[in-house]
Amino acid sequence: MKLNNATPINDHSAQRSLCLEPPEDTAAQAGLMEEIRDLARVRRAVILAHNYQTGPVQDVAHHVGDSLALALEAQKADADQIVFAGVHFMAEAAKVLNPGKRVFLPHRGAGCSLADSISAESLEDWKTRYPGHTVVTYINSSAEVKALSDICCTSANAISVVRSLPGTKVLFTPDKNLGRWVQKHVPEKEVVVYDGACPSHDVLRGVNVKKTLLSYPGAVVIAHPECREDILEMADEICSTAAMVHKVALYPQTKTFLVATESGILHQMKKAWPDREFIMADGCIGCRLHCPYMKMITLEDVRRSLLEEVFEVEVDPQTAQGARLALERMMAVPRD
Ligand code: CIZ
Repeated sequence: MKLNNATPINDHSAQRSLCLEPPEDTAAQAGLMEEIRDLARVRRAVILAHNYQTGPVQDVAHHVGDSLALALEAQKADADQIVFAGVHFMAEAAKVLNPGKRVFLPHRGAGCSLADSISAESLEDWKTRYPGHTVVTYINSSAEVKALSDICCTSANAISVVRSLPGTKVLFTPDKNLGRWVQKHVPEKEVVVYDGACPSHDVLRGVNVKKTLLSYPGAVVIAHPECREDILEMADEICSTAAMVHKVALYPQTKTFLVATESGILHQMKKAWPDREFIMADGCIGCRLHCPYMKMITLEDVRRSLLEEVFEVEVDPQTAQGARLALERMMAVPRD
């Protein structure tokens, strides 16, 4: 993996907003958004924004969604360039699935602690300790790690992927919370989980959610499977970000939903369901569940990315081929 014009990923000094609210969508932003859309037209670029991005960045994008849906959307787009407002592994997966398009990540510091928790070397080492196991790797991982895996998964299809495997022994990497949840649903397999976690989800405790629920009696709890077990045990729905928006339809009588995932998803939920109330589950010391990396990219960064063609994501062809195979195997698995 290579990022042009790059300083190291996870450049903490570049953090802009750890626990701050994303900026409001103002009239000044409207001009900037128009400029961005014009630039995208001139560059023949498609702008993709992950569900965890700030509201204005989601609103300027041509497509908003989860990482896999966006990478697949890019395949259909009549565009030469992809500007991926997300974190590095997402832009990298988009490059792997769209080798003929130039892919740009608008902020070079937008990494992912979970993806960084496992390297190609540590996976190689882990595999030697578990011969005969099938390696299932969550999409939140580098292309190098994907290339060393038998198959990938997302939070939307992890259970189906593990269930579909012919063998019974599985190494699940890198998210231990997601892996534990999968094991619970697929008891016929023996799932060994790697010791990684997303800090933005793992920070949340059941006691915080219970406390918040006291103020919202009757609220439906929707949690992401990257959350700890105590959260998942009290959740009414456990699903990926894309599914969260749709799950609301199952509760026509419910006004309030308590959401346990990164705060960016609230933007899409509120847009889809303006008559409902969405409350973030509290994290540590009163912080909302913000991923600092997801909140790095601003509208100015998107404009700069288009104007200056920065920061281009490159994946060496051999790694890309291995990663693509693991992703394609995942895409061939029918959903349960
Ligand atoms: O797959 C994704 O985009 C992630 C990281 C989470 C989700 O549930 O959408």
